Amino acid sequence: MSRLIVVSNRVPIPDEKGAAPAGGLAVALQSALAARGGLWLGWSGESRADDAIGPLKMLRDGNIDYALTDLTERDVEEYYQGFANRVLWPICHYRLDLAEYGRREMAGYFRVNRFFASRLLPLIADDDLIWVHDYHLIPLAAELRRQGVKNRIGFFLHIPWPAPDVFMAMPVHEEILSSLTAYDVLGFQTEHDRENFADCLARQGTGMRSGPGRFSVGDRTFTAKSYPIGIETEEFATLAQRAAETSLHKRMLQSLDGKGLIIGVDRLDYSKGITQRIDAFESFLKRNPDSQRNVTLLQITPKSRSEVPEYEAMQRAVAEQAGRVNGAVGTVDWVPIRYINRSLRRPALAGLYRMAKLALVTPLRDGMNLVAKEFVAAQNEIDPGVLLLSRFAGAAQELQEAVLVNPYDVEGTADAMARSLAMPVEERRDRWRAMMKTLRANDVFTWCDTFLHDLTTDQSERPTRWVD
Ligand code: GDG
Repeated sequence: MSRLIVVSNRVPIPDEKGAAPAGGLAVALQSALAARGGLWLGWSGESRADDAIGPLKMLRDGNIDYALTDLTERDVEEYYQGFANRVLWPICHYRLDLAEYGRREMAGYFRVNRFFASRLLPLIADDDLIWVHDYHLIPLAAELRRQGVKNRIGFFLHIPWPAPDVFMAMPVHEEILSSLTAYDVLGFQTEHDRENFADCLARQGTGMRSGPGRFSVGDRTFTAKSYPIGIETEEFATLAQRAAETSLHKRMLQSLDGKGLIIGVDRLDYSKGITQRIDAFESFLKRNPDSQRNVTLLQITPKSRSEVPEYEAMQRAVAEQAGRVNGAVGTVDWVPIRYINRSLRRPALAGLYRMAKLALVTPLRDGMNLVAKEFVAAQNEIDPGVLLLSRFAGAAQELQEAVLVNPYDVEGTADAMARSLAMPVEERRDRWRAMMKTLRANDVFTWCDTFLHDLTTDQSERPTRWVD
């Protein structure tokens, strides 16, 4: 079996005790790497002065080598905070209004991808499989090809691929699109994303479709398919069951004092629709006075990307909004929203999902959304909670039995909350069983195996017709 090389912006390195950070993606990739023997390369998270970038830091854990590179302060500003998080992220989440395109950042993005390629190059053996992850590293394969790399290289995009009109508003969209053609397999979260990508190729007028999921551009032929990412379904279900025994779980139950728990868990990000959700929750409380004092929304929102101004502003806005709703609707002995602005441990999170009667997963746009899947896996089959899910999350394509909402429709979402909380147990069980079946059939290990199977198999065939 060929060795697997995974490349991503950040690497989940094991700590001193050898424990890797928990989380489905890290676990799945680590198990694929361990099975074959493998290498994971990425940014160390450290930034240094231009002349202080040392050699790669190499770590080994069992069968896996980790290669970490520092970046310069300028690299981090232009590539990571700049083009990746202030152009690609907003564009792919349909927020043209937030995209701040600049030539310096764009040049930095391509320069850092060239730098990643130069760091990886000496480590590549002839039959290695290379799997690149996410929007930070789109041009990596093109850079490697330029250096003569002939290996099979795959790419998985964790975030949405936008509609052509949105994508083409980005000044360098031609370069971004054509650099993707250097891969052998392109993976998207949903069919919708893959179709948007195919439409972009067609609009650019350079692509040929050569069969289901096969495309040709110039002299390159590649596969572009959807591979919806999953979670470690069984493991997460077990984690949630066990959490019921912990002291945190018992304390939480006690503090709820019989009130129904509603839960929201999101990285603090404008794509997650947190402010619209709080508006919908306030509207629900006002339209259903009987529910007041009977429910509590626990919103867990770890900080992210605080160095990007939009994120810093949002941090203040959400805290103020939660405070305003609590002030307006709360009483001396009832706080409607418990807002936590930091990360909890994974077992604690699993237990809270299981305790909740309702999860609000209402992103305005999301590649997949793993919280939706984790919530379902964590439920108790006798008395499962309800998943209220945005139509604009990739997860909605698979989890059709969730209560699907349009998060821009605040009153519609408020009504859906009321319906969900009143849902009879038989209906909750039916919906949960159907969703759980989907999550078992496509867990993160299947996702990983399916992608790697396609990357390993040469699917070349002659193109037969133009994309139109
Ligand atoms: C990107 C795409 C796609 C959250 N709070 C805590 C915590 N979390 C964990 C969740 C979940 C993960 O973080 C978040 O994953 P999501 O999928 O919801 O969202 P993104 O971070 O935006 O991920 C997304 C994903 O990539 C994978 O392809 O689904 O669409 O945007 O696992 O549980 N974990 C802990 N404490 C917290 O407070 N331990």
